[in-house]
Amino acid sequence: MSENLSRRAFGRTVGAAALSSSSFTAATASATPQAAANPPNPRENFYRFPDGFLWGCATASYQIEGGAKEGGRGPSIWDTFSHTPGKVHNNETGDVADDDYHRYKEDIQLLKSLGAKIYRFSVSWPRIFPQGTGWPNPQGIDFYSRVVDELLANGIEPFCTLFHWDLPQALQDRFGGWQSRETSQAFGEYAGYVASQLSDRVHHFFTMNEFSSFIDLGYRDGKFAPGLRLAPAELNQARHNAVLAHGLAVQAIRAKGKPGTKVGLAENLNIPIPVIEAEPHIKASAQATRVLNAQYLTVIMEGKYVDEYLRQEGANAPKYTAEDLKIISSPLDFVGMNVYTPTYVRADESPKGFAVVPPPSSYPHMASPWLDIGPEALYWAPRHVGEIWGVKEMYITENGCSSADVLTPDGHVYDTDRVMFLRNYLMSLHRAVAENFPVRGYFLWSLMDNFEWADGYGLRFGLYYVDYATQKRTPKLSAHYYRSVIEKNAVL
Ligand code: GBH
Repeated sequence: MSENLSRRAFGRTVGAAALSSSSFTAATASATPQAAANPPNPRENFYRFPDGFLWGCATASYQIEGGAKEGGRGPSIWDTFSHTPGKVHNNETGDVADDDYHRYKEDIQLLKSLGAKIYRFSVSWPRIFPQGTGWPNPQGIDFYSRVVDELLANGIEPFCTLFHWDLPQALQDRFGGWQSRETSQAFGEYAGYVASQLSDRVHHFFTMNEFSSFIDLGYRDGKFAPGLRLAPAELNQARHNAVLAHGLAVQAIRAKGKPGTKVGLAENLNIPIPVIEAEPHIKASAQATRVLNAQYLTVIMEGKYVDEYLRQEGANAPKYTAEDLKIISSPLDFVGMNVYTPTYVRADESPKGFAVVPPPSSYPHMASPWLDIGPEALYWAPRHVGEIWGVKEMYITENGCSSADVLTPDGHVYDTDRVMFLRNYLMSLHRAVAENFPVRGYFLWSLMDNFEWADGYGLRFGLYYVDYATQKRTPKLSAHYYRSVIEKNAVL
């Protein structure tokens, strides 16, 4: 009775967003005590994760915060890009986004009502250093400090990403952004400063999110900020400067963070999947993993650009020193992997030993045209990274999908396709964990609908539906699904 009352009171506090106020709860609630009393039920046990497996959600600063001109924040390249007509769907911007800058407490309650144990958020560099370098803005770090305290007060462990693409515009203007090592140096200083301020409470830091997204799409294809189309030599140098920045940040975090602070990265590595799970395709897919990730993850893990990459780029290969390679390959405590799409690979007779198999036009995808469905990616990413580089601690730092969500008049979103997507990917993750690949946690992308970069607000990735006119959050079917996964620590 009193539990019901408190549930209802909670429901009022966060409105329709509270999962516990919903009709879905009844079924879950009545099933739970029975499951606890009879743990060996093979049906519920089959896809069970190990005790202590960490479930959570991920977001990124520019995609959710808004408050673009508040708290002394300087402009980022995404402010400039999104305010440039024609760059983003409907010319939408992150000026307001989910208004999480003001609503972070409410949003942390959304996490809590899912039962999330971990949360991956990113720090906006231009909130901390509005000019990219120089004196830190005290209001900037204070915001994240309050977010961290609020998470901890709710029993959720914060995982902090230092760069999720919102580069200070000042660094673009002064140095050409990642085209210059000055930006790499500045990133190291910024990372060390944030670690010095938050590592008393944040024990895991990610340096960069997805090198290829901010470099290849931003500096080669012009699709993401800063919207450049560089020639191959300049592009490869920008790639090099970005991995160098990662290495400098690893060192700075170790120097300035509390002892025991763990450092890694969140990379959307290219994930080769053997077309058939048999030798020699498996071998080919492992070789493909090293070669297709040459510019980023491979050089970070191996301290060396693979010959195939250097040979292929020839005179356009990046210029670097032996010292650079040492910095870039500074040892990590863990590797984070953003897992979305598969790359099917087969063995062949070429010197490389593998061939990428392009998807047929009928290959199924989610609402984002690029989001080909390949659940096995969530098995092969940990397997390749574990087997090739001997990584001892891994996280799935992103996984999730866009759906054509529709809010019904009575306030539901029946995103059965997202539930299908998650169930299948999680079964593959379960296989990786069952084979003892050391994946410690999973962050679902994303907690709530948000600014989807060049797609603006047109594509929705959230577990919570956001009505951008009212900022009301509504749990989708997938939120109820994920809550039950977390509660059972199993995929069903
Ligand atoms: C992640 O990128 C990001 O980390 C996250 O911020 C984002 O919201 C989420 O996934 C969902 O997209 O337009 O055809 O050139 C995932 C990797 C790389 C996929 C860029 C989309 C653009 C394809 N993304 N890619 S296209």
